[in-house]
Amino acid sequence: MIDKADQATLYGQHLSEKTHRFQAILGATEFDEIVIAAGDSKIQFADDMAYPFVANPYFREWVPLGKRVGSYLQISLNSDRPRLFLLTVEDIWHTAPQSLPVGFEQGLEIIEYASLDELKKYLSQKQDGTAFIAETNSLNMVQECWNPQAVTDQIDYQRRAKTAYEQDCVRQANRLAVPAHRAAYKAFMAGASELEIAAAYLRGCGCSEHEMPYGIIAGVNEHGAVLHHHNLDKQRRTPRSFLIDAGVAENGYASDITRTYAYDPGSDFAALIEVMDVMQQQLVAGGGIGKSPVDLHVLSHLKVAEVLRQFDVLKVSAEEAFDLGISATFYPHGLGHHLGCNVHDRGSNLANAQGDLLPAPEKYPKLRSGALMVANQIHTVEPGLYFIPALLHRLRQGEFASKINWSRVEDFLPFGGIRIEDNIVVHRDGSLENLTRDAFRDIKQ
Ligand SMILES: [Mn+2]
Repeated sequence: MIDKADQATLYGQHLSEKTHRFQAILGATEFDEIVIAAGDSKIQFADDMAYPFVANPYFREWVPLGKRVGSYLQISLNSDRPRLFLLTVEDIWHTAPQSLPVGFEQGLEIIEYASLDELKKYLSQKQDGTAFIAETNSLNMVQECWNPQAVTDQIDYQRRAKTAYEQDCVRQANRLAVPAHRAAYKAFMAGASELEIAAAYLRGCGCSEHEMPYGIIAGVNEHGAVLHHHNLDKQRRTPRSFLIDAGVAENGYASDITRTYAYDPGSDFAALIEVMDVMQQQLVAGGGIGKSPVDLHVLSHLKVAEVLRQFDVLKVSAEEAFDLGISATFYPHGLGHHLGCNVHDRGSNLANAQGDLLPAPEKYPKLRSGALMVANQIHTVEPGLYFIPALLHRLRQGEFASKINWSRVEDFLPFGGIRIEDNIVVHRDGSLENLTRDAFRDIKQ
């Protein structure tokens, strides 16, 4: 496993690569600097409590200080060393603010500031010289300079290709998540409630709930069919099946991992998971530079129809069910998404750096990841197969009801559903690195 010193070296390379990319962005505009605000803490209405703070992904892409309120980063045309402004004021109420990992400060010029007036002296004095990326216009920029789309589109576009540092962060995020996934599985097998399983997960990765890159999805039995089951049950149930979708953040970069388990290894549901697992790996192998995520999505629907046929849920052929769109009842989401410091990384439907959007695929208009795969990108691959009562009800009321073997549907309903999700790096040499399977394999040894 890579140590922190090596990670600091990678971070230095990341900073210089990002600086060059952002200077190229500036070169295509009239701006001479980009300033990114981490954000400020938000107080709840009619209360004196702050919401948990997380710096936005534009900032996290540069600096692993997700918890440090009031930080700013400045990238200029005329300097190869980005400036990091850290708010430093006396505060007796809170613990000392988060600091950079050792060695990470080397490529940055770090400036402590106490007031925004002080900070503004360092900014471009040119009218309209600063492109300011921030949730709130804390620096009172003119409207055209605050989140200019010509800049944010270019940032989102360049982000597709991950630096070695970013890949390493997601790799570590996978390694940190796997012991937590194992702990959650053990808790499920011991009959724990969903909330107890989530607690086992957090203990397994040594994180707090607020440090999760997204809310833990832990569905026991029928709850496996709720795509984003966050409202975790406190009741213990007789275990049949378990779907867990949870990651870990490393330096602000996420892993996004889903596994599904059957309590009884001899059950039809266990066999269904096994077939889905093989199918998921076939879909992973279909990725690569220049490959279309839309084509893979279409293929995944055909494969889900084949699985439904194999398990006698369909009375018609897989091809007919696919053509009629019946697979969407059992698999109502996309095959995957870009992964980075956004769990659903931005830019997946951009045709170019100018911000033109790719047309939505005709058959799957909601699909957002249309852009062809590029070198050094990180994708999730997460086919699913669910028994969702509301969608099944609609199918049963519709013209294709006779094409379904409803007694088989009844057999599977108590098990909820299946999703299997891995994180894949598309390497420049054409190879695919499965960060998730590698991490699961390493922990078994
Ligand atoms: Mn995902």
